[in-house]
Amino acid sequence: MKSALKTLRQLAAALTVVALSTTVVVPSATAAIRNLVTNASFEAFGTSGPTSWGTGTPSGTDTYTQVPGRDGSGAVQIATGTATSRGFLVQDAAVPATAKKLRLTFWQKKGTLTGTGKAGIRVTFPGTPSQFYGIDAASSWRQVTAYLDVPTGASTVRVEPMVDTMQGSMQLDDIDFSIYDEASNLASNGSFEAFTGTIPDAWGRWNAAGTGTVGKTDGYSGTNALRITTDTTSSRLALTQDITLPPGGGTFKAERGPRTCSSTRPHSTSTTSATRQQQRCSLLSSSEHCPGE
Ligand SMILES: [Ca+2]
Repeated sequence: MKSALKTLRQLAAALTVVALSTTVVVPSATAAIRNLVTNASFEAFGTSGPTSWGTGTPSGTDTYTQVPGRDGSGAVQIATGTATSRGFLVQDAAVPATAKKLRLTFWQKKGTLTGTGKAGIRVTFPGTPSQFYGIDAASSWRQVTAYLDVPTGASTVRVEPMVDTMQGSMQLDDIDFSIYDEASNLASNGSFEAFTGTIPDAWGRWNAAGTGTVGKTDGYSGTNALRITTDTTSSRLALTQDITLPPGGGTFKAERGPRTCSSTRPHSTSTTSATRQQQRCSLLSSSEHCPGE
């Protein structure tokens, strides 16, 4: 089975060949890093509710019990006794100083609740208005997803699963509250600005077949861009970089600069067509073209 690292390495190599027809190669990452919430899947319970969570009942009566989760393990059920009851779990999660955006997902089952209030999760950064997320009534598990900007200077965020002024029961499972920062770039020197030798700094040269050269040219943004030139129709030349993936997994996206060489060239993102780019190609201006086409 391919490792994630190997896959990403191959992806980086493929992209650098695509750089024949683009100005910038920037494998970047959209990474969901570690979950900021503790006991987020409600597998651990004490006598009065899930561990690592506080409870609050501003009015009426509430219970916080462990029920079967959507995958057969634990979930939490918040049940209220009257339509004016208000029951909360609460946890203050630390927000890393580098976080700019967070992604919240959780699973919710909300069946027979009645009343005019809300049931779901309330999120509050200190000193800012609360934000509420939840589904309408649904008797089966549904996933809720939200993206939240981190206010400047915020170091904590309050997470409150709640049934607020409704009667009945709600179940929650698998909260994932993680950093989601599209600006996170896992590649080093992905914009090729550092170019002190014959190839860009932090990159390796991989010349699988034929001959070719690596150089720099004017960048789409910044000063430099990468240019790879091959001399024969069977040449294969790329730059490579091993990238360390953050723990906890996530979804990763490779991106590259938008300027292309010709609308008729096979600018596919697949490895096969990318490595079969054959023509000698120069990055010119907006009227750029590929000699030989
Ligand atoms: Ca669970």
